[in-house]
Amino acid sequence: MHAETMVPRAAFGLAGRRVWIAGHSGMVGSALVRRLRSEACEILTAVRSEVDLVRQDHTERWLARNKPDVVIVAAAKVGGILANDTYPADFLYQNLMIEANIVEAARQVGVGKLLFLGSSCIYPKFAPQPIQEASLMTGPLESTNEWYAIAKIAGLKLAQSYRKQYGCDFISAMPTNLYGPEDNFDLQSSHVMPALLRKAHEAKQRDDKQITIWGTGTPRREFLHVDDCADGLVHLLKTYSGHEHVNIGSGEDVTIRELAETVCEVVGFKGEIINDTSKPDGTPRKLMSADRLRALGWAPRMGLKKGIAHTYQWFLANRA
Ligand code: GFB
Repeated sequence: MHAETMVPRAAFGLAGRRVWIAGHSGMVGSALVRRLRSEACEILTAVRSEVDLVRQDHTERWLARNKPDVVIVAAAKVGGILANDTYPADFLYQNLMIEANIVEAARQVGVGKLLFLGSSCIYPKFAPQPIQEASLMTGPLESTNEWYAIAKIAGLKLAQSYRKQYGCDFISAMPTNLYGPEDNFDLQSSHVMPALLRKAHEAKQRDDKQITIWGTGTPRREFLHVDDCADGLVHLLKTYSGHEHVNIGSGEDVTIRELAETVCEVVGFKGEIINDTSKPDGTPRKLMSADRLRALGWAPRMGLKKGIAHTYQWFLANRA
């Protein structure tokens, strides 16, 4: 473990700072906008037509003009298991470009603090559970998302290398599987939670007798509501400055079958749940250790069932 780990510097205040949320219209970015409204900071955002983050010239120009004090890298090419497996080049290329462009441009303009967001898929497929931050690069990755994982590992290494070489206060957080408002509900490219909410809702409307879930239903996943995640990220920004990345999770996991049952209960769909085993399971279990973040004084507030109900209400109001 690196010597700097868990030695938070003096608390970092956001008051009066210009905070750029790169990727503000995504699920995590929009949760960060909601959360940061209760801080006395100025929130900066940029739409894609203004700055294409895959382009270095765009990114450098935007940062040079806007000179934020703080940057949160919530911009990423993301998707569920099938999207990751189908578009490996897009997931690797776009994520590498976005993070490299932002980190270098942030250094050039003297950004005071940068928070890079990764993913729990950075860890080895068979990492001991719950997964400690120290499990990074101790074994082979899960093949369905190794492209995205490699990009996200590169992102956290960028933050570490800029800290080591230039003394930049760049840190990284690795959130677990997230869900909530502004999620992607497309059945081909989404993650499991929005897919199941939509499937159960539409089956109930059509009075279908069954819904189909991908894979065997036995993989275990940990879920965190995106508003909890945004709160944890702001806590990290304020309290942490170190070389090591920090997991952000709920500390609890369920099987995909159990998740499907809970979703059906919340939605009110009473039919059968059947499995499509031609679709991949992915990694068998992905539960992260929440110890490091808890030691920094943060814990999530929203339980899984309440979080699903909240997300279903958002889906009904905005997407159904
Ligand atoms: O959420 P998900 O797509 O991503 O799938 P991962 C989780 C599990 O749910 C897998 C099963 O075992 C899927 O087979 N599943 C069941 C479904 N029904 C469905 C369905 O209708 N749609 C989807 N999408 N899954 C992703 C990575 O892995 O996790 C990303 O590919 C990222 O890179 C993300 O790290 C957080 O948890 O398997």
